[in-house]
Amino acid sequence: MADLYPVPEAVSAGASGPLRTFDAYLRAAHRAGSDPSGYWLQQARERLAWRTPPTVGLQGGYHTVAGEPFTWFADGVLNVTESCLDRHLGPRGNKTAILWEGDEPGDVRTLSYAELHTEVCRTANALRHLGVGSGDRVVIYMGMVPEAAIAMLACARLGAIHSVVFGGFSAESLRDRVLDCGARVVITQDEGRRGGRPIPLKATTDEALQGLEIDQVLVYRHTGAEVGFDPERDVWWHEVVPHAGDTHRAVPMDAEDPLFILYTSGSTGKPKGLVHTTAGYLLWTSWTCETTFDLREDDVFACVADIGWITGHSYIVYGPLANGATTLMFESTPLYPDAGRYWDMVERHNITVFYTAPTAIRALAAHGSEPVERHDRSTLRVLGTVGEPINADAWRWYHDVVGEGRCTIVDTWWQTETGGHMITPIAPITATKPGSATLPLPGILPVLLDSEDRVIFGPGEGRLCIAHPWPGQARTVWGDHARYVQTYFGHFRSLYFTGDGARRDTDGYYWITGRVDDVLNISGHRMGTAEFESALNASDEVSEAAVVPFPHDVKGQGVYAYIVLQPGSDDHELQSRLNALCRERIGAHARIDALQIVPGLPKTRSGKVMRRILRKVAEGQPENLGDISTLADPSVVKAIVAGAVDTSG
Ligand code: 7RM
Repeated sequence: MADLYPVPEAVSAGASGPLRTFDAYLRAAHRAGSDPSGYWLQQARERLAWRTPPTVGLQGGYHTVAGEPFTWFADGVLNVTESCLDRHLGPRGNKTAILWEGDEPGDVRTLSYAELHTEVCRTANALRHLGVGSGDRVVIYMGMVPEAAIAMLACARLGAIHSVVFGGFSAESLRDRVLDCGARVVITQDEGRRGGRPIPLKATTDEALQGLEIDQVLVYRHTGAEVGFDPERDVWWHEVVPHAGDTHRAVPMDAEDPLFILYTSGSTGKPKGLVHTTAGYLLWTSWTCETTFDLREDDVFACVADIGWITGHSYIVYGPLANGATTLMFESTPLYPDAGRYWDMVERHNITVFYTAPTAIRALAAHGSEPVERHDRSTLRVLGTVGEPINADAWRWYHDVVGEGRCTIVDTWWQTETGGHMITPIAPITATKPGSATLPLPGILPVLLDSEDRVIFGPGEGRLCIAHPWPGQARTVWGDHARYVQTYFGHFRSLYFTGDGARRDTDGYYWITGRVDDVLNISGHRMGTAEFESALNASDEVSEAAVVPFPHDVKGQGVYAYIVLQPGSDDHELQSRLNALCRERIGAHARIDALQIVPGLPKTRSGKVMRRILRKVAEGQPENLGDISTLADPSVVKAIVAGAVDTSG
């Protein structure tokens, strides 16, 4: 039995969130479970600023195999920015909304709610002037500057659909996304900065957009670097935004209108543009942000994710702002200038809630406790993790060293598709276990299926599904609803399939075991094996490629590539050439950690690669490969095992 950590007294004392006692959690779970539609309708009416409050909750459901469309709050009308900005102007006009820390320690900017409101209005007016209107798609390719959040909110103000593309993606990836969503306007900046190094965002944008019909590129000047400028197409932010009107009447939107598209990796080479809605998504991020973290009025909330991922959307921008909180935006990395950077910020900004990824915790733990202990962390109350399973050692280091045993840990399990938290401790009430995401939030009904698709009751391990829609659930894949239905509802009748495996213990606590599909999780970055394979296959030197994950001490998972060379190719420095290719086709975060040249891939007689074998070998467990009798040529397995790369160290 794993050890149970009760919530420290100091964490539960003064709780102000919607759920403050375990009893309240049980009652809410009962009500939300028995009448989800009514429960969330009431929450939505109370929590959000509406032009026309909704009178209906859920309509439709997962009742058919085809994934009957469902809607939440469909007759409601609102604009997200009125919940995130306008309604705070009276009570919190001078309160800091965005607290920005740049790449260099102490390079700080703050925007109050009043200032943020003005900037968003100006930017909305400027974008309107550039022709952006309701329903138009705008791609945002920026680093971690306040203007990225301002751009998102300005789009929302206009009813335009933003699609933020992570600044680490390559020109090719950016181009694919611009094309897929049909954006006519792109917002970028001259350069980003990370760990003392410039990131050439404008140059990459120029390369990505070559030959495309893009109306306008709005360019924010950040570092002042010299960049290419096409006067026909490009517009400087500082030439239009400061002069635009500082008030703007938010465009009223239907509850189910798309708020944004965010691309994420699946099991094919083509990323999916998941579509999140105006009201359902906002309710989910607002409610989970307050509930999970027990967000309080004077909290300084620091989510150090990148705005290009769902975590940044939900817990840097929409969730905190909907709650009128002070939210940190951090431009740098945990190791710049040294391993004390996070805790230096905690001390200087009096951070109370800190939210990061297991990979960062493991990287920092490797530097020991001194960089942590030289900073005062006494303001911290809640420590969050997200993005991948956290191993018990990293959890304990976070709890004991960073939190000095005074803080509670919230290990939040959720996905791009879910919009916000799903299975997570609730800070002031849930006793935790190292490595467990604990219990589902009210209204979330997890189901585990065994290998024969039977529902598991009580303790057990299987594939994780969710039995009932919740407001924050993505509604479709942009331009490909059939793919949405197939991916998430095509496996099991009336269930949303998460792609993850999980174990439920005797206390009903959930332990996420990781993906059961072909999705990789490298340092919390979600990438598809198929994306790597299609990048590798583009090389003239590669005849066939197969990519699988292996356990990695810091990154969580590493990338192991099996390559069949093209006849006559030379393997000298092949790995660095192939890594350059992955960087070019996918982005700087896509790297192969281990490369093995093989005579052939293990295939069944029907030509399907048996990944199970490749995974076992990559994990250093060639002893139990299971049944290999169905292979077309079992002899390749011998060669694969004999030439395996050691990934243990
Ligand atoms: C928020 C986010 C989603 C995948 C998901 C899991 C893994 C995320 C946890 C986790 C174990 C966690 N969105 N994952 N959080 N695994 N414990 N607390 O990461 O779409 O980029 O990735 O990440 O496999 O399916 S994501």
